[in-house]
Amino acid sequence: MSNQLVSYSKKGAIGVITVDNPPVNALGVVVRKGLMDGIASAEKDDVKAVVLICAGRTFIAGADITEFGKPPQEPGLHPALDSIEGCSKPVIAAIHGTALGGGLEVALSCHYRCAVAAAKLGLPEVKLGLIPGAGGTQRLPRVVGVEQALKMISTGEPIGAKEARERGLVDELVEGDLLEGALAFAQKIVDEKRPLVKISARDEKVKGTDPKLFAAIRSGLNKSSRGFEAPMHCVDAVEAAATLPFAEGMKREREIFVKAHDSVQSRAQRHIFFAERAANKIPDVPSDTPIMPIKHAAVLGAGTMGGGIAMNFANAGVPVYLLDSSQELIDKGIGIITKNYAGTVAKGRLSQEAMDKCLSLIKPTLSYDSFKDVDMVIEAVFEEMDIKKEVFKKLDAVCKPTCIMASNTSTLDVNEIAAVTSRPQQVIGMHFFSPANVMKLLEVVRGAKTSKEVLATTMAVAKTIKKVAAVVGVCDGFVGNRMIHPYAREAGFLLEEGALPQDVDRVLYDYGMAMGPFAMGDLAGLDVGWRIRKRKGVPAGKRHSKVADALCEDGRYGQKTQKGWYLYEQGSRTPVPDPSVEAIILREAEAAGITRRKISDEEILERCLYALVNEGAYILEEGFAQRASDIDVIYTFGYGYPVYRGGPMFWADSIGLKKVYERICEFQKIHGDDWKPAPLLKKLAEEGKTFTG
Ligand code: T1G
Repeated sequence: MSNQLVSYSKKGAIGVITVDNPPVNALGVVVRKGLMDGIASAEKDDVKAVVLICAGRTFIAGADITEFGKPPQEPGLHPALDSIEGCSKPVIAAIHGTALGGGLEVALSCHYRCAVAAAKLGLPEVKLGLIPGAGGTQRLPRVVGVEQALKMISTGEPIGAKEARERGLVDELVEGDLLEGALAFAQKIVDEKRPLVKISARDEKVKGTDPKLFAAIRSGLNKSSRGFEAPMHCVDAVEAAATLPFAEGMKREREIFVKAHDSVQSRAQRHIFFAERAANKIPDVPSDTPIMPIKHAAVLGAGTMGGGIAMNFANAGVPVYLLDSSQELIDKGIGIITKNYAGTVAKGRLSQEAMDKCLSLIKPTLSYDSFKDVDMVIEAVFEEMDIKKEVFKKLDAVCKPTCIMASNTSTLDVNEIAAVTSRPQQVIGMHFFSPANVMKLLEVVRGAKTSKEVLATTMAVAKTIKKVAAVVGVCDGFVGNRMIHPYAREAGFLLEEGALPQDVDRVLYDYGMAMGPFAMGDLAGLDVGWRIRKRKGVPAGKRHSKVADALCEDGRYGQKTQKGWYLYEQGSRTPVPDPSVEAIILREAEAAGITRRKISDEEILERCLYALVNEGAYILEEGFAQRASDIDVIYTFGYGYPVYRGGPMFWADSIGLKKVYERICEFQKIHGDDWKPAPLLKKLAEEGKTFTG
């Protein structure tokens, strides 16, 4: 038997089922059928055992997520797994790469599992708003115990093969060629007449589980997974493994899986999964565009951002120069980097040896001459155009012709920077988010003259340094910061009209934002925006709330001054509402002739989030973002937007664009043209369409 994705062959007395469904051997319907046919062939064939192995870079990495939301195709995964576990001959899973989700569930229905040491095994369904839906919640606890299973399933984090061996999830570690090792292990099982181990029949690790375990993990998840539904579903399913016979537990798992699968949260999280990958695709840059090797990088500016950016390269094993204008600044920068690494070592998330290796890759320097052979340099100096132009002139004079020269600017015009160089095609923006060594998002700012090779190489570098990249165009604030402006504008206006900072922050925090706009302003520093407003001035005829300016004039810059929108006890980051801020709000509202009123939570949410959505629609129609899902990637990876809402554009679709559009029209009537609906939003609403398809 063979179909085009699964083949059966015979090696001596051992049958071999090989799955070959690039790129990740996902369990699509053809693979599921092929597995069942393979088992049937092995049953009929004169073989003593069966090895189930995958071609390509990984064992099965899960169900085929592209099938979700569509009518199910038979055979489902359950019949396929039942045929494996029901085989009269031992079936041995041979694992390399990542056995994830349905892939690990296939391995769990096998009688034995072997793996190469570098393999990883996990059930990441929770990251898609799901639970394992093919017995993972019932079989994994029967192998590794309830507590460990709860941890793996509710976090979705995989474990390595060595740990899996220690926990009994893997029976044999294979060195050298996996197929050879698996065949030898299978023969050993036959020779030793080992039993057919059916995990579904093993209860010793689930019987007598203390019910308090589930209450404890639920309590922990209320904090660590605030707003997410799937982690709790995972606990419910594993609890069924500990309290019900296997067959009933499987039924309970099925009920919970269907509920999770049909939820808006899961649709949102699956949307972000594919959106993150789609963001790598640039329509006019072919996927075979040559990628220039980045063997040596450099960062200009050893401040907080520059140091964090340098750490990204060191963490990826790429040597990186770090330059600043004085030894004192360099020493300070290296000190911050060392402290950051030491903090990670102290938390047990990095070994001292790895820290030392990373530090050795960061090479402080005071001279631009150090840059003459680097392949990429990222400027992270003060956010002033004249300073950046001076820096790029020097880089242009020193760096080799193929060197990519990137600016970490968060709003300045990358084309204007490129224009001072002799090679604008080598210039690009790489907008990191603070802290640069932690935040996943990277806005890749494509200049008008940025070459396709430079763009493709920069996207590849983003993957190398483990960033989630989205290409943005050159406009004020690019995409993320441009959208945050109307969001913050409306939050400020709501204060004059009747709300208080703690009201607005509560509503948006409860919606799922990592923090509300005022707590976020206090964290970032209110003086940053204040200086920009003072430099740019306020556009004539535009409504402007003076409250934020009044706070800064009063020296209230936020956490760094222990007072901003809120008070902060010495050394504390906990915002405490401040009556003197309320007094400033009342004063400014009166001065602006505004009669304050009770403002509903719903209006707070709509005023802030619809402003975000409307600006996103303008950005799309002006071409500064490639697609709506890129905007969702930017907000979920860079602005603390809840992934279980799918990002602002997906969320607007889930509300219904007609409703969003009509509400924005109402706001325009009340609050003026700040609320002029984007033509794209109007068009999609009238045509009954969506942003994200
Ligand atoms: N289904 C369909 N396509 C998938 C896929 C999947 N499970 N996983 C990856 N792809 C596509 C991906 O969209 C991309 O496509 C290409 O493969 C390479 O992926 C019943 C219900 C395995 C660690 O959640 O974590 O099983 O962009 O860029 O960086 O209980 O892919 O090239 O067109 O990510 O090397 C559970 C999801 C599913 C694992 C590899 N499994 N995948 O990372 O490559 S639900 C998962 C990953 C389930 C059962 C339940 C990663 C990876 P394109 P990539 P990578």
